[in-house]
Amino acid sequence: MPELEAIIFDVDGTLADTERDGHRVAFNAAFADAGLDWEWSVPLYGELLRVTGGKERIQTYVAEHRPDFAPPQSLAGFIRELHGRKTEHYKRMMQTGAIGLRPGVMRLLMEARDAGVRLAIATTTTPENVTALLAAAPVPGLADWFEVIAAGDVVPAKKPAPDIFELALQRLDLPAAACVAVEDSDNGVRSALGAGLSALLVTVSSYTERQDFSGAALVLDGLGEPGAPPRVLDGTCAGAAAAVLDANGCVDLAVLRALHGCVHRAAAG
Ligand code: XBP
Ligand code: MG
Repeated sequence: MPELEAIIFDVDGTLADTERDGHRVAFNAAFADAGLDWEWSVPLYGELLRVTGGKERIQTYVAEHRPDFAPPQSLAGFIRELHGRKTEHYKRMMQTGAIGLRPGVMRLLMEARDAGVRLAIATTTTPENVTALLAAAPVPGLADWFEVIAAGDVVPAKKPAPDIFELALQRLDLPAAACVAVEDSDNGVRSALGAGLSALLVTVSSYTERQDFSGAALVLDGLGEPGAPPRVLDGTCAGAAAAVLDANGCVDLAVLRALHGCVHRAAAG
């Protein structure tokens, strides 16, 4: 039976609920800077989130909603510059502490670190966005707690492709069976499962609660905090993990170990 040695976290939607009030607002600010009359409303952004990666998302928006747009240079170059502006806006917003970590995240990170469980990140977002978010957290130097930060364009294909989780595993030098992954979206679930990370916890976020998380070991509405337990929504190991969750009241390391054990006992038949 493999030991739980590392936890690999997604960022957007998982460590923090950044999409609606963070990324979306930063995209709109960049559009305004460029003199474009593009405005991504909350529902439109929800639709566009099926495309991972900001540059890819802008490209899809242009193709579907602005087919007659004539960029002043190559479309790829224009999108790259526009996206650069978006990243600057996003980082500034994070620096002001606009969006904090989700409830339970800091508690779980501290417990894992104290127990010697290694921490990693696998995300589609631009690396600078991750460091800006973590730099604004209440614990100084939080980014350094993560031994591996696999982010953005470093892989050929973004989620739902498995590449970014595979890269995180490679950098950790661990097999998937030694890890638990934490995600919030259907694209993230497909990516993690594709990399063999079957011990997969989903904490749904504001945009993802109605998505399909088939194959995830446990689906919750959050990590919860003592006195404020999360709601169990689904999962192949929901029964096994829910007993520990009921006893401990929120997602802690014992819940992750129960989930990891359940998945690997089932795999061993
Ligand atoms: C995050 C994303 C990213 C962000 C924007 O997905 O899809 O595209 O929305 O980041 P995940 P950039 O949570 O699955 O990693 O604009 O920096 O690409
Ligand atoms: Mg996410």
